[in-house]
Amino acid sequence: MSLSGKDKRVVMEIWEKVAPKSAEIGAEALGRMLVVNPQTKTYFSHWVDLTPESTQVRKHGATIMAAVGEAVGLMDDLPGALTKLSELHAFKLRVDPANFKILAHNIILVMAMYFPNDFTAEVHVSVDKFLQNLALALSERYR
Ligand code: HNI
Repeated sequence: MSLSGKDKRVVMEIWEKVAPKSAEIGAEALGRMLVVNPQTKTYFSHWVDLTPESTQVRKHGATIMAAVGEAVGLMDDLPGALTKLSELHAFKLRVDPANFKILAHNIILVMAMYFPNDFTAEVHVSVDKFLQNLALALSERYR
């Protein structure tokens, strides 16, 4: 399911709105994932506080979302853009790649919450395709 020219345009356009709120949206998405999908907490068991208010959760949510934002600028070669991050998650962090889709779901949900008017079905489709491609690219080095 590769990204069409239209998908890329739509994602770039919504990202102009998301970018100024990227840290906040990332924090909310990660905080929600840890609540709604508690099995994901195992990877962060070295943190003191895993609640959505936690400084560590909020800071890391911002870090993840900044990486997603960088990937928006590199949409033509997501596997190439994410090689290092894929290796980190595969070999060092040993994150089950099924979790990338779980986080993608939380990110899309929070984007829709923040931009209810802009997040039309058309935007939803393209952002979903982008995040699924990103999840696939992050899974590339596991093979
Ligand atoms: Ni992820 C660290 C990006 C999904 C668990 N992760 C990072 C870092 C980035 C990043 C950037 C910091 C790297 C560094 O320090 O060099 N992670 C992303 C992206 C996604 C993602 C773009 C998907 C959209 N990570 C996930 C998921 C999990 C996850 C789904 C687990 C459920 N990531 C981690 C853990 C760390 C991490 C654990 C290390 C955190 C720490 O600081 O201890």
